[in-house]
Amino acid sequence: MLALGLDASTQSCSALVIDPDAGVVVAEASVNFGERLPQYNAPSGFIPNGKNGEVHSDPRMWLDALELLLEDLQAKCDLSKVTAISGAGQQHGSVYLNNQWLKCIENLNTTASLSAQIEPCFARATSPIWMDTSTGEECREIAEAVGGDTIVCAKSGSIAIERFTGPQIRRFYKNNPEGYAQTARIHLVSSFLCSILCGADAPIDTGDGAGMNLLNIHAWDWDADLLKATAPDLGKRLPAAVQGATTAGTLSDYFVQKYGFAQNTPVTVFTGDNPSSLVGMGASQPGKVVVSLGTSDTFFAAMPSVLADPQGCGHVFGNPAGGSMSLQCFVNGSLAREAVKDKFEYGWDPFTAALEKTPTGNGGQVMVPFFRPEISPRINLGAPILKGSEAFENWNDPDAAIRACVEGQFVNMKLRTNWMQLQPEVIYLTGGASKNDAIAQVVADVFQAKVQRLAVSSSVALGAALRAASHSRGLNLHELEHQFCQTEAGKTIEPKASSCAYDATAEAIAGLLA
Ligand code: XUL
Repeated sequence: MLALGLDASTQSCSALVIDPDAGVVVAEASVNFGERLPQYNAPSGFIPNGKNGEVHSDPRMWLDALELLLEDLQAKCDLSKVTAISGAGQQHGSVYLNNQWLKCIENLNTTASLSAQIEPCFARATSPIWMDTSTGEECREIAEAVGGDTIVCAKSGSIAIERFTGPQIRRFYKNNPEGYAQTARIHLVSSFLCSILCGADAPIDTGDGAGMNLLNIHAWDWDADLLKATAPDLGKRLPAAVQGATTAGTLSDYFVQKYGFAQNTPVTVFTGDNPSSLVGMGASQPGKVVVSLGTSDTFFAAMPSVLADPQGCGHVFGNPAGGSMSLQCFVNGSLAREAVKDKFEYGWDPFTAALEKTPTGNGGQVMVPFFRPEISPRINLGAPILKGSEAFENWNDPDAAIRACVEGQFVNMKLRTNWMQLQPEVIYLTGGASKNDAIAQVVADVFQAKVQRLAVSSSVALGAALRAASHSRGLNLHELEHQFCQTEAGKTIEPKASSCAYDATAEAIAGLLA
């Protein structure tokens, strides 16, 4: 009895199969879009050189990748033993389908590929994804129509945000009213793939649904005012919104025949990649915080109550395990660390050595390390701001600049996430840079919390497999998390600095950003 978790992310589609009874991962597979599907000309998973901030992907590429993935997986494990399936998708991305869609997915046949069969169903050939920033005007229009950003935020858990699906839908409706008129159904990446697996229209879960500026986070259902402010007759174009512990359907015969799954395998509603990762990191109950260090850094946590960011920078999503979660994105993550490293032509070893050589608090020298427009807080600086000695301010003190960059990132992260009112005892660090002990030490010191890392790296797919096993097999989700989300033994990083070590840095950074 196995459980399958899928992760449809920006650059790849991955799968993880677990045996919940034995407590082990049985198989893993991943298909990188750029490498395996070069015909889509999307080396990083999206179509390059979009105009006016547009970033789109070809949804047929996701379907081809799903098939390659299942083929790879079939060679690694017996898919007929899978008795529970769920998945997750990159958040916010949307797929526009015409009135042929339902009939088409109900009648998939194995003589043709998924992409060939679904192709006639697209009312919009490409899908805007989370990297798209083209909808500034639509965000302003939506906010104005419902009475301002504060109201949008109180209702939907976020102010109107460029990458969120509602503003994206509005832009499509305005720029291509005929295309919108022909759209019978709008899916998120997650619910699109879930529908394909079920051969029926799948609902959208509250985790991914809250990334649309359309879901009311108090009712956990579509909000009539937001729907109206976004596009006409939008409600009937959206599937139902449901909680994470919901069965979306059973696996379509297409997958039974083609990949050897058992008939009637239940599929649990998919969610967004971040809500899925919350589960896969073992943090779906309040008390633990996850900091993911990637292209952007993200901070997220299960929340004890529904609370929105009064500054309007953070987000509230549904927690797939029930209740809500918070999420805050920092655009200047790995790219900022890399930019400072490259400025001095350092490698990662000298970068780490610089952190080890320099004192906590950096002798009062601080940096606002924003190389590109930041969203937490919203500010468009041409270059980082440096305050300290003349040498430091002129980028002539490499070691101090490196420490100031990392300290500046996490002190800013602490300042911007105070609205969540969390006092974490443990921070789970994940993502590429999480392996760096010197960076982890700064995180521990700034947040005055222990930092731990998990043994498993694919937390999104693992979260999906755990949700599937819990929901379809009736297993306790928290016990499954306990079993599968083990921290790296003996590698806890304890805070070393005193609790007021970063007070002056915090005051300086808040002042520079005021
Ligand atoms: C979250 C966000 C990204 C995407 C892609 O709001 O935009 O984290 O989910 O991973």
